[in-house]
Amino acid sequence: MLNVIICGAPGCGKGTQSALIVEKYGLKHLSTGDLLRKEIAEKSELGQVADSYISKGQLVPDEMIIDILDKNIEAFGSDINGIILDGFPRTLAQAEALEVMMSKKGKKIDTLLDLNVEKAELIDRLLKRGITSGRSDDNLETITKRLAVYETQTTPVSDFYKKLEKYSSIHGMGTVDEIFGRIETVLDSKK
Ligand code: B4P
Repeated sequence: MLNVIICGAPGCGKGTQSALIVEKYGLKHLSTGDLLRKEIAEKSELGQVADSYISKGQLVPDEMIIDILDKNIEAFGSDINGIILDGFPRTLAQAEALEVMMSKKGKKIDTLLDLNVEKAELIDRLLKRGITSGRSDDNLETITKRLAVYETQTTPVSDFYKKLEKYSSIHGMGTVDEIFGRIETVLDSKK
């Protein structure tokens, strides 16, 4: 079993690379951003609360997202090749909760892939996506806020996995295929 976290600043290519990882390694994909956007589209109670945070570029509260993640991991069952967590954990509290959750399930995280991309490129990618995405958070004001939130709240997650010796830095500039090649090198060494 291969359990992987993919993280990095907004626009780093998490969703893009997750799709390629799922295709090659047969992992189950869990994107907390996708789960929240589905709830928003369905106008559920949870979706309405999530939207009030996402449209301001803020993270949704930890308790809410930890609970959703736990239920979704449970629903995969045990007969799987592994899981790729895309966009989770985003805070130190989420990382600590994940470690407890995984150990209760008799599972472990193998590595965190941290996609590193220059700030100007991140902004450029997200503004381009904003032209067609219809996402309430793909505009310059919200992108700036999301980048600041990433610096303060999500950077400690990398330090947490560095201490556990489960941290893999990935150079996230270049073509999608070039970046995937770097990820393959890391994941093939974990199999
Ligand atoms: P996410 O859905 O995780 O949004 P994201 O950071 O924008 O990443 P995404 O995966 O969509 O985009 P990608 O970098 O692949 O989260 C959205 C919001 O939900 C958060 O701000 C937060 O409010 C909330 N949320 C989610 N998880 C949470 C959690 N755990 N706790 C609390 N709140 C949470 O791609 C970006 C663009 O770049 C795409 O258009 C893509 O085509 C392009 N791109 C990718 N690779 C490229 C490359 N190599 N070259 C050029 N373009 C590239």
